[in-house]
Formats: sequence, structure tokens, C-alpha cells
Amino acid sequence: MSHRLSAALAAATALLSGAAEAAPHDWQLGFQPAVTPVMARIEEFHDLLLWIITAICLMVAVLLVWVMLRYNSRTNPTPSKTQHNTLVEVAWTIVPVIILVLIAIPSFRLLYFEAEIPRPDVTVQVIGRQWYWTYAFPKDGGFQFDSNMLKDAVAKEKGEPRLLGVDNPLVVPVNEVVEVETTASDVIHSWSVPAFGVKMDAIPGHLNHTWFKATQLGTYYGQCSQLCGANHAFMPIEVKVVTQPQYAAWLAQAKKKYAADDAAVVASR
Ligand SMILES: [Cu+2]
Repeated sequence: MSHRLSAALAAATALLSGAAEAAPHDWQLGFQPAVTPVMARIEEFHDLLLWIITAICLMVAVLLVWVMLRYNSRTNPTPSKTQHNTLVEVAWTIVPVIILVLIAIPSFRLLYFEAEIPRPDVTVQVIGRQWYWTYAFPKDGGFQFDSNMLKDAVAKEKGEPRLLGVDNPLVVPVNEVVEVETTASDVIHSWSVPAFGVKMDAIPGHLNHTWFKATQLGTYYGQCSQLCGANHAFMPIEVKVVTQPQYAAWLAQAKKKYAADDAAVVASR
């Protein structure tokens, strides 16, 4: 992407209300803000589990305190000789099973929601490489481009976050289903964008599928999430979610630019 176009895109996205930026920040607790239906559901499921585990922890703590106070040798000098209590034993087996089944139902529902890809509007092929990403648009002109991490000084100059900003970000339209096919050319990588709730292994000789539908304009960052070698930590992901007309404009210039790049590569051989 040309500097002028990327600057214009950044300005336009910042101007529009609801434009967001999701990146990790210092002392962060919890998730980055959810901008896809999948991530919204992951957050809901996470909160549900947090309520359940909190209730269980409180119950165990109360039982412990009760046992310590009520059944210590001072308050209970002649202990009971009870060894079995069928009712209690059946209950402490059945109740956890019921809790696990109750957790499994929304868990499977979420897994299927993630796994079933709706009709895609855009298809992006993501190729993991040591140590950068290649993005290909097989159904929109068949061009592809590399996305490399910016050096610290360049990132600072461009106002990009250190170790997360890239030279050529992936650009996708807002409110449209983006199908992501992941693969790799050397070792296993993993394409992961927390705000989208997407983390998919990129495996050589294998195509994995996932999807996202970003509902908010903005810039979202992620990182390779599979230990892939020396520069594993230095192959960040940057996704710009833009309006449909901005996407069309980006696509038109990208087709020309990267087709020209490919031609230049062929000519130089
Ligand atoms: Cu990697």
C-alpha cells in the first residue's frame, strides 16, 4: 500500500465514530475489546465460566471454614466414626457431572458457531513464513503481498505500536464475512488476532479454515501464536477494517501494485 493511501485510510478510520484500535497494553487484565460475533460469544462464555468457578470456590471456602470451626478437637472432642454416607457420595459425584454438562452445552454451541463458516464475502489466504506473513486474495485478482514487521524507528515515525506495526497490513471491509485460509511454507505458525477471536494454525501442506466478521472500523493487531523459530516474536499481524468503498479503493490499487511487483520479480529473474 502506498504511504499516501495508508495515511488517508488511517485518518478516515480515526475520523469515523466507533473506530477502534485493539492492541495489548501494559498491565492489561482481561481481553481486548471484542469486534466480531465470535469474540463477543467467547467473552460471554468466559464470563459464564468465571461466575461458575467463583461460586464453586466460595462454596469450598465456606465448607473449609465450617469444618475448621465446627469439627476441631476443642469444639468436637468426641469425633464421629462415620466412614460412608451413600447419599453424600452420590451427590458429590452427580453434582459435578451436572455442572460439567451445563458447561458443555454452551461450549459446543460456541465451537460449532466458530467452525461453521458463513457464506464468505472476501477470501484471504494467509501464509505463514519464517518470519513474516503473506496475504493472498485468490478470488479477487489473485495477487499477494508480504507483511513484515516495522523496525522500531520506522514504527515510531509512523505512529505504529512497537513490534506490532507492519509495512503492509491486511485490509478488509467492515461487516462482511472474511474467510481465512491458513497455510505455511516452512514450519507451523498460527494466525491470531485477539479482538476477532481468531487463532488458527498455519501448517505446511495443509489448509485450515476460519472466519471473522469485524463489526467495527479500526486497526487490530495480533501475533504469530505458534513457536516457529528464532523470530517467532517478530512476525506481527495488523488488520485494518475499513468501509466498503475504502476497501474497493484499496483492492483496486493493490491489484495493480502487487501485480506490478510480481511482474518486476519475474523480469528480474
Ligand atoms: Cu510464526
